[in-house]
Amino acid sequence: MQIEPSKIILGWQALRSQFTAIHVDPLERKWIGISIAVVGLLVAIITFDALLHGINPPSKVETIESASLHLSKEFAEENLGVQVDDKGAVIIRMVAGRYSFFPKHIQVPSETPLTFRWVSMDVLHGVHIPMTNMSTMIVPGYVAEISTSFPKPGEYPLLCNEYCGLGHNHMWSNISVIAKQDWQAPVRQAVKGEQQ
Ligand SMILES: [Cu+2]
Repeated sequence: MQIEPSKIILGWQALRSQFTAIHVDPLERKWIGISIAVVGLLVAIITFDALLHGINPPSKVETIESASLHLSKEFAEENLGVQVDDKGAVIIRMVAGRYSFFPKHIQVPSETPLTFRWVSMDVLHGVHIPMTNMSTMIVPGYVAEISTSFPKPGEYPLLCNEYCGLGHNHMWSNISVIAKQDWQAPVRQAVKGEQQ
């Protein structure tokens, strides 16, 4: 169906005249303007930040076969947990499954950029570490990647925040954040996964 441009203009004019016919108090008009400006500013900040820092949604459509994680190069059992790659970047590979996070317990350094790569072995899970930017869904079939860092050493809870079944409220774990100078990098070498 083709819409004539003249009809669009007429429709727009009718809409505009309807709006201008409504009486809007100047104070209200001012606040409408301020709210639109605030929304515009926030969208601009998000767009600018995403472009400048190359920020993507957590699951940037990186797919993985959930049913055979143990056979995958990257998420085989011996590759899970904390690893340091040849450039010195700390990468943590974790699997979420009913009703735990694997490995059960990890130690990471404070004040260090960390890249978490999450996958689910069964259903939809979530992961949340309060007071950090770690909050993402872990969708079966996709890799969720989150970059974060912990400013202070301590024990941080790791919670599942997507209802995943009867044991959901028991699905939690914790992360030990060790002072940067006391943390020992694991000896294992980083695995060059297919997905990297
Ligand atoms: Cu859950």
